[in-house]
Amino acid sequence: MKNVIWYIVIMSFLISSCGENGKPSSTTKKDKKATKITVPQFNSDSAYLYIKKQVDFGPRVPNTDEHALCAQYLFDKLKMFSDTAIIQSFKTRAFDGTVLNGKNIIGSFNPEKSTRILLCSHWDSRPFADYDPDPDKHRTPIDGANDGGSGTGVLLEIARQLNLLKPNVGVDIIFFDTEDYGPPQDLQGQEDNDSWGLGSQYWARNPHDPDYVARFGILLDMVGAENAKFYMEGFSLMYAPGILKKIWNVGHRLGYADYYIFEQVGYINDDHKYVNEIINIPTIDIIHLDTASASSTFFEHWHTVGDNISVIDKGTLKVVGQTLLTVIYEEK
Ligand code: AHN
Ligand code: ZN
Repeated sequence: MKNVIWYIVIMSFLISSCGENGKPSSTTKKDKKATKITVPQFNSDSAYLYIKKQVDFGPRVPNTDEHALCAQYLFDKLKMFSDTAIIQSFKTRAFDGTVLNGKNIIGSFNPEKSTRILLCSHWDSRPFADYDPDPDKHRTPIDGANDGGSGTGVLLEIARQLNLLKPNVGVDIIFFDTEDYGPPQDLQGQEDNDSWGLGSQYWARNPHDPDYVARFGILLDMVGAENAKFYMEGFSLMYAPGILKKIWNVGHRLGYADYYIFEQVGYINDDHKYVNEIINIPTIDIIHLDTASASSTFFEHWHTVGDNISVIDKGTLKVVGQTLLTVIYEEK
């Protein structure tokens, strides 16, 4: 019995003095690369609420009260979470000559850092449900819960997290305005594609900081519908292939392989095109494209009155939000 007790005492001493690999820990070399990275947990309930808040104002169509009130809400939230927040007000001419009062809403984190990541979405909603199955609705403004609301809601939750735990790099969040005021389908053809993304075109020509540079940018567009598929969008693959693959790989590592598809689909004239071409920041678009859709390459309820809060799925918000947080906090 005594021998057994001594055996246990000696063995437990030996085991406790050994490192993970069985060698005594005193001889284990310090691994310089193994600095522990903490990635916060993205809260999809919070992101959902930020989408619902936007939608509850009513359609955020430029030059309306709903648009003005939502701008104030988004600015107040971003100001709460960021180190500095500004509204960049501008005027821009729509396809039909209407002068739109635009507001790009910008929040910066770690403003002293020279290595920066740009995160963006658009926050306005479309004045025309021109893809609605009911032709009587083709001039009805949409809620844009997914188209506009979702990316902005995800980025507000990211902003809340950035405030709780500082990342190593600087981050700028921009909610672009007047993205979705392109001509309705029955008038398209004579106008060029640059009638979309008016707010990002303005910002790219007049950045809030005249010397603004970022290592890369990520645009979110329609990131809230159930079973979203994020294909590799053409301009993203053309201008920022390395960033696109890095983000898709992070998504796969986190277990989201059903969402991030390693396959190129289309070229979308979205805000990232102007960020790439005018201010030369390599920027990708995480956008829900639907290869099976008959009417468009976009998600089912795109530019219909059906794009309301009922299409928002917290599971998809989590996929996109957690991928972004991982990319941000792993950046050195
Ligand atoms: C065009 O269809 C030319 N651009 C679509 C970009 C967009 C609209 N994203 C959301 N709504
Ligand atoms: Zn749209």
